[in-house]
Amino acid sequence: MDPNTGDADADADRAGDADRTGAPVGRRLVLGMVGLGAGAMAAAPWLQARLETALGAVAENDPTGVTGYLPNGGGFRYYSVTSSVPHKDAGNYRLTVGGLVDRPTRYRLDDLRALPQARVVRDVQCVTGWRVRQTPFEGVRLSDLLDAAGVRRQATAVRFTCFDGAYCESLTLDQARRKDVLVALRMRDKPLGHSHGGPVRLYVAPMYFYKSAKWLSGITLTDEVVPGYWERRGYDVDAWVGRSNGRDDAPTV
Ligand SMILES: Nc1nc2c(c(=O)[nH]1)N[C@H]1C(S)=C(S)[C@@H](COP(=O)(O)O)O[C@H]1N2
Ligand SMILES: [Mo]
Repeated sequence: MDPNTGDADADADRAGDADRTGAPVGRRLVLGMVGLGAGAMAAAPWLQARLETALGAVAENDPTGVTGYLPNGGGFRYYSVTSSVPHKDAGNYRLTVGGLVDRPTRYRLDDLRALPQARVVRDVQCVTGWRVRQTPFEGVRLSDLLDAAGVRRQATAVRFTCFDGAYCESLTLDQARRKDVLVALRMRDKPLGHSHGGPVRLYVAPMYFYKSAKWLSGITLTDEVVPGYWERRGYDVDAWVGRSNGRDDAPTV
């Protein structure tokens, strides 16, 4: 299946949501992002139409486009599979590392900031085609957190969960130990903002951006790969840029 043409599950999700609410998630979010509430949206169909005309090309052929209509600054697109996501900061953010480990651990934002920080500068590449070149990410190497937790012998994979309550991702343990996989706190030399998955997101530099789970809240060592949100809907679990999802071009990084 070509992930760019969409798939039945994603379409069904969209249709289901539209049935319940009378408006697809994307439309509600477009208006939410420009600061209009649900009430104002009904009163401003002309604005909705103009926004959708301006942004519609992006949504076309985009199975992750449930909410992928929105520019997110600097060439990024805003993605969320949920219509709202709680805001977290140094006061209430927590990241748990658990599962098949000797020392389950819970980090606050300041704990993560106090650990050695690594910097990775590569092209961000969404599987749907958009790219942001040479984007600096900084944060804690995932491998450091795994070592601190003491990965047990039976563990072969890592599962990532998010405080949006819906998205999840996965890596094999070997992939997770790569030096270019970060628990990212900063992007483009600034703290990671909410719309980009802040305060903490996963950043898997060598893979398509759907691997880079936003609003990261849980890291669980498992004895098998549990396919992530979009992987259950047709994307490749091994998401190497240029060598997955029907692409065989040379890696862009
Ligand atoms: N929690 C969560 N993480 C996510 C997604 C999502 O919908 N929810 N979308 C993924 C996809 S498909 C992409 S392209 C990037 C988009 O990141 P951005 O919103 O910072 O541009 O986030 C990835 N991580
Ligand atoms: Mo994406």
